[in-house]
Amino acid sequence: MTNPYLSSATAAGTASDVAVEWDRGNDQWWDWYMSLADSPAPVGPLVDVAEADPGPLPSDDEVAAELAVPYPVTDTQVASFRAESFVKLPGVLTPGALARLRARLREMLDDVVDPSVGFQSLEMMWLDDALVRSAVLSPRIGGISAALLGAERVRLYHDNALSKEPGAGRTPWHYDAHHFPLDSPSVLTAWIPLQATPVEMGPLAFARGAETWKLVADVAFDKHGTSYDRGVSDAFRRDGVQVEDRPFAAGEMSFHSANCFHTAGANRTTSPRMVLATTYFADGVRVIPAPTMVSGDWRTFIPGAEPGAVVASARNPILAPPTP
Ligand SMILES: O=C(O)CCC(=O)C(=O)O
Repeated sequence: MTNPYLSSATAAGTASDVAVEWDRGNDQWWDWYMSLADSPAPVGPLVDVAEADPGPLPSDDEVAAELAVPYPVTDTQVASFRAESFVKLPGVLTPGALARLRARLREMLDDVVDPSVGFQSLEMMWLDDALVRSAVLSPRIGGISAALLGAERVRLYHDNALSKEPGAGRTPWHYDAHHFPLDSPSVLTAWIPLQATPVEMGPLAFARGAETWKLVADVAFDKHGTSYDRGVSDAFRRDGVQVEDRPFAAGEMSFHSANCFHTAGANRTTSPRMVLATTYFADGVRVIPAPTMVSGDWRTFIPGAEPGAVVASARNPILAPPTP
């Protein structure tokens, strides 16, 4: 069956044929991509989660100051990121900064997103909003990203607000090297949940292992249905791949490499699972020779960078190092 979110150009060819470029917006890209998840029928009512009181909220300037301070990444955390392809770091943001960012992203999403959409998304917020910019370009998160990648300098690929609304289903298994048109493994995504994220809310979950992606390299992508997600799941179960799917405490965030397979459960709570996700790459990375429809509207994120070119547009600033 043809996937309803595809145009006639992107739907053409075999189910694994993704050679053409995406021809709709990034919000429609997410609608399509989420439709590829194999979601079991929900059991039971949505669960209420208690919202913690963050105390007096910091000003925008105070959030920016907090995010300019370095986070002490340990050698063990760097080694774990390289061995496992992801790492979860506690206490990167204070509850007050989370609450402010959550409120700002909510306003920005509510201004533009159809409230009936289950997985709401918005990119490039940093261009319009100073608070979001201070988080997306923060020396603290940039410093962690550079340490994990072993890069002298990192650049921004894009930001994402991702709100999985109450009752919305799973995020399919995938790895970002399939998505980003960046010709390097030195790419990672910081996934910043803007509230404590219990298992019932669908925290991001990771397949452990730097080479785990190779186990599923032969699973055929399916642009119309759920067989790719199911195939990856089955292969991981068969091969005994360990999956980290524990909750995130408030202020905890994860960093996953472009080769890390990840997924997320449905949101079975009555609160939106709100996330700021930001992707960075080592300075000097080039555009892959032939971006596909799986890269979404990538030209918005790296304007003017044609296949083969070094990515260094004004929308890909180098993150300033933290000041100790
Ligand atoms: O938030 C989600 O459910 C998916 C996010 C994701 O895949 C990513 O940020 O790489």
